[in-house]
Amino acid sequence: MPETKKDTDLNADKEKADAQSMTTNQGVKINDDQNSLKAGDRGSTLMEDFIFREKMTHFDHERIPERVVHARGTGAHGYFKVYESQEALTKAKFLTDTSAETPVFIRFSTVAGSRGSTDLARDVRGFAVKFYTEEGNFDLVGNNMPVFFIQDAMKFPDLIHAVKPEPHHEMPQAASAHDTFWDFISLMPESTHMIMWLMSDRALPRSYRMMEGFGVHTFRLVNEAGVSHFVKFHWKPLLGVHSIAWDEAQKISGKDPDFHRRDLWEAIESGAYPEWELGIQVVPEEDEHKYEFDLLDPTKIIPEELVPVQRIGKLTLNRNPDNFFAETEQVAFHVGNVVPGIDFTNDPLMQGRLFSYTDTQLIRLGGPNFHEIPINRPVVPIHNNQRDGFMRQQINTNRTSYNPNSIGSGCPFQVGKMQGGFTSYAERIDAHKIRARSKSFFDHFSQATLFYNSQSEPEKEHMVNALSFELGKVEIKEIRERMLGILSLVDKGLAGQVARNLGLSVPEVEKPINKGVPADANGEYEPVLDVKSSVDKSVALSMAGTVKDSIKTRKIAFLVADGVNDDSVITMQDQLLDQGAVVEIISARLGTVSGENNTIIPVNKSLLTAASVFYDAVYIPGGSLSVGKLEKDPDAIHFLNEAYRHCKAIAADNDALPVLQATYFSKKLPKETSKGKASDEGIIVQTEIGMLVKEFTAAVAKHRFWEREEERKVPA
Ligand code: HDE
Repeated sequence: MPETKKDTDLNADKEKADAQSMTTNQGVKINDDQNSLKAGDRGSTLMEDFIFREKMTHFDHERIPERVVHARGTGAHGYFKVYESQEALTKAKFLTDTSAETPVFIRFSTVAGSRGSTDLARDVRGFAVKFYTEEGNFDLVGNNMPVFFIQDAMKFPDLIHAVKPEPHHEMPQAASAHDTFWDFISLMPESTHMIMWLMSDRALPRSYRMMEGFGVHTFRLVNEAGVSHFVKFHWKPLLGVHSIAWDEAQKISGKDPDFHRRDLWEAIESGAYPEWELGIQVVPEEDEHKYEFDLLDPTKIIPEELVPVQRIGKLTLNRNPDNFFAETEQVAFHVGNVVPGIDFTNDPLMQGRLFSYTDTQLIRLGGPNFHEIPINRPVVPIHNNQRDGFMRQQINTNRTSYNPNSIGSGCPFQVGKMQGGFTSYAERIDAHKIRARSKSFFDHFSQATLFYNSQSEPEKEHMVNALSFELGKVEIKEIRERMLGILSLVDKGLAGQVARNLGLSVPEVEKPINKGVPADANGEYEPVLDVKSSVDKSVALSMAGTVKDSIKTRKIAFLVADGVNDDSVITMQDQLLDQGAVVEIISARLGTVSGENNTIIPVNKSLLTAASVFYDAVYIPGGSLSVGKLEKDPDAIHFLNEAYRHCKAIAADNDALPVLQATYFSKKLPKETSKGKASDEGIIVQTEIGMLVKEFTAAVAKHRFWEREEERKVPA
């Protein structure tokens, strides 16, 4: 892969120990890295041992504070290319120059958990992209959900205090299912729309590679003539948007808490580079007040039916970091990192973020020079009069560090806007200074209802289950009841189903309790309940209609034992690999199995380390000896039961049917084995391998057979 300008820039700082001698940090060669210097062979360690002291001191200081939110994450390098010049909208060169391949670094994250927590928490995912453009760094610090919990940055510390582990016993880790979170939410009706997203399958992505990303706030694009348009940024994954089941997420959390991190790493290592298209929704200035929602309100989307998403470019991730700490941990994103042609709006959440991101890096990365850390520095030179501070790397050689100056010939000089100097969009402002919330922000329910109504039946059921789980973990009954009141304002059916699961009844409420108001509110902050979304259903909000025509990067398990039909294994494997899937051969033990025709087949994982929750689908090849062993192996049967429970595609050669007959879902199998078709769409049994491959591939591409859940009470 060609080296980007950022790769070249990073190369200068890379250390490689190959064929090198070991030295101290002062460059002195080390003779003994095993023993400290002692007064005699049984004596105490000597203070003069500079080699020991240096090693231990560095070790003692090697931790830095984790991010206060989004602590758990993983990163990757890549590049972005715009399809067609967007000069009508923006002067940002990386969006107008179609020949430019702009290097990027991306970091995906969960929000609530600590650095070592599970990837599979029910949570929002961070989707932060740093573009190293020729005009400086642009950071698009987004999430995988297009709205947020709160409307004003003032409430962010409260929100995060509520969701983080409770302060007295620091429990639970990486989970919102506890009293303080729902206490806060139940008093803040503005969070209702976001709660719908958080309780949806979006909170359980199958992979970072299969999530959408959103800039959330309305931004501005500004063109050369100074004309501004409002814009919402989207990332659309080319593999589609896919999620997993909650039961599966909980199991993965135990079996492989690095599941998403590993998935991204392995995809990039194997050359299956993840791709997203950058989408924009553009609203002209004159349409600012055209909608029933305020463009500045971060709890609202612009339904794609009202303003379609135009796909303007593609992001490809093609290189894993060399060092997690140096790159992924030290990368510092900031919403305020914009380039000429991109500007902010007055969204009060965004405005607060403009302060918070630099501020947090000052403590996390230890001082004002964090922009000099290799992963953070731009690919263009930096010249200004900022000086000194902890860990300064740049050696400024000018005598002057002020402007204006004559001694330094006025350098570094300012740059006219026509030459690329940044100028802020000259928005007209004529207002009183007030601490308040705009009345145009008072509708908290219309889009929550729109979201719920846009979901497919299985997605709705998942939301009912998610809310029942989360509120079921809440100990204080009043909080649960308050939440039921809020849910009833979104959808009475939803509230009723959750209430039933909680053993409660839905309280009659005319309006939600709203405690997110100032001391002297005097009833001025009443939520508005009569706003109706101008769109009843928005297709883009459901995952049901997402990309389902490819099995690329899908992980498929083959369960085998000695005596397996090797022809089946090889044919199926070749066909699946051809279509970009990943195949792993799983058996009771590691090593190899030998096939009916004596082919030696290497085993990738044993049933001890593999689990069906790591795979998208399962295949059981025939071969009477192998089948005989598998049908009696409880681990293999459990594997299949679990795959069934999680609604995955399952295929078997016709003569492997006895294995499926030993499962809990045997009643779903074809009555007559020669008929070769199961009554459940996602279970394929065929005699003819060509047909089996075809039907299995189509089933894997569908991702999941959620309809199966109606009878999902499979003990697995
Ligand atoms: Fe963040 N957020 N945030 N946030 N955020 C941070 O910055 C903050 C918000 C997002 O991978 C912190 O460097 C405030 C919305 C991502 O390094 C901190 C508010 C969105 C990441 C911070 C928000 C995000 C962060 C913690 C409300 C989606 C991880 C560490 C006013 C559009 C970036 C850090 C990474 C990280 C503050 C709300 C996305 C404390 C005050 C809305 C993806 O500065």
